[in-house]
Amino acid sequence: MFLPQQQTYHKLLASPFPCPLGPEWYQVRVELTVTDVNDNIPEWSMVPAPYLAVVSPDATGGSQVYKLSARDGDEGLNGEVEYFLSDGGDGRFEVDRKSGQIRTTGLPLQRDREYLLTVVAADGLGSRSAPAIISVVAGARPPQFTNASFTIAIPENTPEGQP
Ligand SMILES: [Ca+2]
Ligand SMILES: [Ca+2]
Repeated sequence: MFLPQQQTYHKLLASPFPCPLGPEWYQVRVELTVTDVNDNIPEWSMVPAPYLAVVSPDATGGSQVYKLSARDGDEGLNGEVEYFLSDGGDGRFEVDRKSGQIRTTGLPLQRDREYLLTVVAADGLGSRSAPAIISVVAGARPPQFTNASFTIAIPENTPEGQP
């Protein structure tokens, strides 16, 4: 079921200036409409869970390890998501605040060690997601089974031979 964004109406009574004709103040009624309230926190949208990644123990700094992704159902700043590393990784990993990309920092990785990174996402007003744990193994790890089927939609009026 679709629920429209909750609307909140604030009614304020203000007296912005004195009446020049006497001590009475004008009563001015101001009505503001707030079209969105920040009633959602970012929710992780990576699949599958648990969040497992591998990195070469010989990876240089800046190597991409994992891409975080979270959605926030609010509008504007209330729904803008940024990503943070809150714990773990011994300084070997960093999170791009805007893109959510986890990268290596260039400090040496210990072969076959599992690094557990605790990450959070926050919206533009600072409302935080639940923390997520990303497991990064510096070496080989058994394959993770995923749903390997996906669908590609092609408009039916696409001319033949076009990509
Ligand atoms: Ca929000
Ligand atoms: Ca909202």
